[in-house]
Amino acid sequence: MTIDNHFAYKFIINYQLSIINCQLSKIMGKVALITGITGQDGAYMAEYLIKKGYTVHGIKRRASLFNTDRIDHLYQDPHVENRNLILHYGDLTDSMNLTGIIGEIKPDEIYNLAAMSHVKVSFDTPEYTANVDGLGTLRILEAVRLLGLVDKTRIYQASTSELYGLVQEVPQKETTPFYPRSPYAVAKLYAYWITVNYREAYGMHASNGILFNHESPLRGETFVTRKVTRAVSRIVLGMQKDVYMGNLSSKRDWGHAKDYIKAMYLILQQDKPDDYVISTGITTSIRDFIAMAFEEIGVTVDFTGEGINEIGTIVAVDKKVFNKKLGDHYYESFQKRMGEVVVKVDPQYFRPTEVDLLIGDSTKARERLKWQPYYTLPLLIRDMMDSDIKEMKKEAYLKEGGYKVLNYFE
Ligand code: NAP
Ligand code: G4F
Repeated sequence: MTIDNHFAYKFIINYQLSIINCQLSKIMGKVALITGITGQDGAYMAEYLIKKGYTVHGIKRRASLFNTDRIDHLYQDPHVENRNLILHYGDLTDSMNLTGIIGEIKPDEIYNLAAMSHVKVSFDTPEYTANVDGLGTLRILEAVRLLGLVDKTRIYQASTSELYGLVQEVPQKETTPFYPRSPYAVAKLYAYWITVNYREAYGMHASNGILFNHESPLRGETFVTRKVTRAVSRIVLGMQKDVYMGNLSSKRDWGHAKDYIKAMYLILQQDKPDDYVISTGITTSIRDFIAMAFEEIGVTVDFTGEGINEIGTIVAVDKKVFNKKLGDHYYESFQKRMGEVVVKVDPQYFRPTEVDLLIGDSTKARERLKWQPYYTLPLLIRDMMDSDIKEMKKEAYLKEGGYKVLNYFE
């Protein structure tokens, strides 16, 4: 065989192999790794990718109690063959663990969603937050590089509108300068730039989604929206007297997590990696969110006073709406509460430095990714309220039946 023939032969074999590989991956489906699979976004993402035919691997932390509530409906017995959801114990602070998992499963896509994601808590645990949210991202990027997976594995980094902090421009878009205002945001700033750096230095398909606040019935109970929808549900069912809140005047651009995980997916399907703002473009104060949550069940709450003296008082109840949402069983006792204060302010929820206003401009994502949110704020609130009323009604039945029920305050 001449040298020319040898190279032509090799070329044809390689070409045929690449076609077989391509067809195989189409038949077998793609493999994704989700860090933070037990969290709000991780749970929705896992469900979405499984429906698309992916085999999904997730990293969960060891905990002393079960911590897989949000994905239990997707869970499969480890003894079943050809599972499409496989969980691995791990932690973003453990490089060896991450490198081992990535090397074993060689994912086509990594969604790095794990984080210590609570802004207020990051002031209490700044070092840990930097380790997980900042260095955790580096560990994943470096594992992909060292394992020689740069051409195979695409990486999504969960960046955040918190990067804009003390906003330098309204609305905020991809070119708006960052000004982080918490240890969480500063850690995420490192993660943002190390993702850009690995993309530029090593040609990785690594992208940032700069996501504005997104909520859902799966939202953690200590974030403001879920705290509100849980508390409002308990108050109208007669299980809680009032709720203490922090800064009522800050404004957020809220969307639904179900819409936002679709944007994450689209970002990784692009030929070229890039960074995108994902937002609805509508901003609402915490005060208005609370009023809208009460309004969803026909209750009007009026806010008066200022700062730590601000209060929210029940001023009207629409019987028809209330009964439709809750059943007439609860109306009689609730309407006796007319004129009562149900929202108060406790400065313990204030942050040392606050982000006052977030409002995003997601034109780039809408044009290039053809992404568009389905949920409006009223629809999001309805989804969350319906879910929490259902949940709290179970508790109310238990309480009426003489069983002890707990409330969790934080
Ligand atoms: P979340 O509900 O708080 O979920 C965070 C996930 O990270 C959980 O699965 C958690 O595990 C896991 N985790 C925490 N520390 C870890 C560690 N050391 N090692 C491994 N896993 C760890 O957050 P989310 O709302 O789904 O947000 C997903 C990502 O998007 C986060 O990175 C967040 O910072 C970012 N983000 C969120 C929003 C938003 O509005 N939701 C907006 C912008 C960016 P446990 O279940 O064991 O706690
Ligand atoms: O619900 P939050 O705690 O969310 P925050 O701080 O905006 O952060 C969330 O969104 C970010 C995206 O912008 C993510 F990166 C981050 O991981 C997280 O998901 O607070 C929202 C606002 C704040 O201004 C806060 O001061 O609500 C105000 N607030 C008022 N009362 C309260 C409360 N926040 C909480 N958590 N609890 C309160 O009682």
